[in-house]
Amino acid sequence: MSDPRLTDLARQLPGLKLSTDPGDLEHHGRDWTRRWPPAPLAIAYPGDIAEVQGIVRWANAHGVALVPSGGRTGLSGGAVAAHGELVVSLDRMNKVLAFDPVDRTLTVQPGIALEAVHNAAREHGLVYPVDFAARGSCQLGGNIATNAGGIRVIRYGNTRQWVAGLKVVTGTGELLDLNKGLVKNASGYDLRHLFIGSEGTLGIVVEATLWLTSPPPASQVMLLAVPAMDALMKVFAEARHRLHLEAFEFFTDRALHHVLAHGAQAPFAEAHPFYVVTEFDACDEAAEAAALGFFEQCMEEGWVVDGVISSSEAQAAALWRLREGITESLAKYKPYKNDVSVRISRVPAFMADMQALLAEGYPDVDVVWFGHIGDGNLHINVLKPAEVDYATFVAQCEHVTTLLVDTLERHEGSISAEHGIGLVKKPWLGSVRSDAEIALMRGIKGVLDPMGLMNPGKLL
Ligand code: S2G
Ligand code: ZN
Repeated sequence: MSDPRLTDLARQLPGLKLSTDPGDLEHHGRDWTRRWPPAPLAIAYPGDIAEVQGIVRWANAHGVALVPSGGRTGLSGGAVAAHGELVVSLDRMNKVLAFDPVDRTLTVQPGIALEAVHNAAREHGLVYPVDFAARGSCQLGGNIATNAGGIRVIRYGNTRQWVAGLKVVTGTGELLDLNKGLVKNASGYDLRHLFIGSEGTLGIVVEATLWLTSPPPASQVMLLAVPAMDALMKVFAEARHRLHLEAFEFFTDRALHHVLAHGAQAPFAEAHPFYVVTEFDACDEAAEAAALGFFEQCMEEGWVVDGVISSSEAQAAALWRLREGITESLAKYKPYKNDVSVRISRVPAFMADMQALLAEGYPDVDVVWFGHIGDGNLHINVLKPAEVDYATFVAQCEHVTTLLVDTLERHEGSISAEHGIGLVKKPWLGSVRSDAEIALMRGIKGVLDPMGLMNPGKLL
């Protein structure tokens, strides 16, 4: 530890695990974005809340910026440490602390993986219903800091709905114990909701009490081949009308092409423009009959041209893999990614506008669309054409972003549905938030993090 500031930190917190190992700096200094080379001062691995508070107080004394770090599965650069910040990794604070059968709450430390929370809930015959593909590596602290959504928002909402209590260490090192698991608490501003979705810019999540819920009844999964976006929206309307939906996801033929190239089994004899994966209650004969009726209606109307309904958990999982395997199948191309939302009613018009703009501007670029139709949340990945050099591709992507921002403004959408603003989307925050709102956010940050040490440069 040559840096005297780190020597002082180690002296103040003798039990604190600290690393300046280059491998650790590289590994903990970034998330899934690749644009900013990681360059943290060091990685701190606090083991408890007192050590987190000590680190924040030390940072205030030395003016060192802090980057809270969880599973680092973010896609907007929110966990990137590229300017000598101290990374505060919550990896060691990864335990289940308590379960209450009456409140049906699980109290966990922030470094616990989402999948471990799912397993702990299941041990008590309950479920924690926020779920998405990165479940094995993302951590609850990060899920809370980004108000993570995923594939079951259509029934269960975002992370925000499930946080019964939250302990955070603010930018001054103060520990706040918010809401304490109360269902009702009409005692002024609900401060926990300031921190949920704040991307580590207001404080560090050090403990969360989560509501759990009863497991859903038996379900089925349907994969549907759909000829056009307008038809897809009719399928969605019919599904909402006839089925008790748990998820309703879509993806395009290009998405399926890459998932199959990555090893999945082709579900149909030929390719189709769009696909839907939907999961719904199938707890009894009536529900299963309703599902068949729904499928037949969609076929008769021509909204669907082919389909398969799962008849086992294994088959349901295989159908889900066609959707959840998209990100992984594209990772090797280091694609341009964006995550946007419009009102559900605007999805077809937004998609039609964007597809026309991209076909006109970049006819030979491989564009992959997929996402959560029920949330109006669309994910776009653009793959670099082999013959195009990376610098040109980056310029093309900047242009794609301006096309997206302009089209979103026309359709009153948001430049970020669930991935946050981080570093990637900062230039476009003003396209979706007013100057007054941004000024207020800066004011709130000024109160909770007066030295501006918490994840500086992210979001604001
Ligand atoms: C999802 C991943 C988005 C992406 O729903 O799978 O949030 O571009 C995403 O990989
Ligand atoms: Zn998503």
